[in-house]
Amino acid sequence: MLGIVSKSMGLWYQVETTDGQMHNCRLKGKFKLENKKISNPVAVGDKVELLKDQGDANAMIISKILPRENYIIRVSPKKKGHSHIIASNLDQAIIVATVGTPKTSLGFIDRFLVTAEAFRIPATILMNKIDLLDKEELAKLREKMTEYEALGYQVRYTSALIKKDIDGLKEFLSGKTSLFTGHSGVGKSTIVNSLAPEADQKTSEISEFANKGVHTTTFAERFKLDTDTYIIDTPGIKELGLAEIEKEELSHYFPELRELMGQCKFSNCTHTHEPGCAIESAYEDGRISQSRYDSYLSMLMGDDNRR
Ligand SMILES: Nc1nc2c(ncn2[C@@H]2O[C@H](COP(=O)(O)OP(=O)(O)O)[C@@H](O)[C@H]2O)c(=O)[nH]1
Ligand SMILES: [Mg+2]
Ligand SMILES: [Zn+2]
Repeated sequence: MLGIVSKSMGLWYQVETTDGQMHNCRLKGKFKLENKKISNPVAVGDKVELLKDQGDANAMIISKILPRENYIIRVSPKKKGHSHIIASNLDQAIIVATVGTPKTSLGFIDRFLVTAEAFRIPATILMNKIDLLDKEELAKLREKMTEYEALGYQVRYTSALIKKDIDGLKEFLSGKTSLFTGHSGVGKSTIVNSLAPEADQKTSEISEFANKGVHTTTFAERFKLDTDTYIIDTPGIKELGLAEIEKEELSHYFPELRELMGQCKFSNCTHTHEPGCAIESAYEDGRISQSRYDSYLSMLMGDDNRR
């Protein structure tokens, strides 16, 4: 039987088979050893083959993982030197962000966009909780975001609370499998609930003092919105450590750098100090923004886990 992993719960996995049924599944032991650098052998979104579990009539065994079309991976927050596959087989990835409650930094957004570029997954920025912004704040936000639109990223503005653009979002997601990621507390679960009420995701109050979301979703989970429409909600991500991206290739994942890097004097230019650097001169005359260039430098220096 073929299925897709919809939830991973440590040693157990929930798998939706092609007939729409959900099954509790375990892994055949040997998978654990295949790639020692990856902390989770099976990820949400994986296409898998199932066999009956001889010892347990209520469970099945994942006997094979089909090749992944793509995946999003990050440095494992728990296991040093390991990576963690957030989800696989995605049509698009959406970063849910908020201006102040909690604050999502541009550095965090940029790191997400770089990850999506590296794995060739179309990325969208979704600014949620716009009900909390006054006119001026919203105008300022839109102004900043035009920079991202100019780079080719779609930016959407929602309020899950007052149901602003939730219908538009539903349409945008239709027929696709979309990853929702972003800090804890930005409203991912609330959005999932308003799109798919039966998902009944736990949402959390934000601690007003700490201004940091409390972890409520522990594992990534895939929800069906419609035939062929799925959302994968991820636990709040505090930091997005880049995994599997070499420093030399980093500039390829910034569209505005990618466009100019061929014009640098040196082919191995790091765009930090070299003479004849096309990117530095574009930065100096304002064609590349301060915040994007800062993000590039911060990722290049490897202090990218701290914001
Ligand atoms: N004002 C406002 N609050 C929201 C909005 N969306 C979610 N929230 C609240 O933000 C808190 C965190 O939401 P939750 O969905 O748990 O965030 P998650 O950690 O990203 O899944 C909850 O108290 C929600 O009610 C919104 O659009 N506007
Ligand atoms: Mg949540
Ligand atoms: Zn350069």
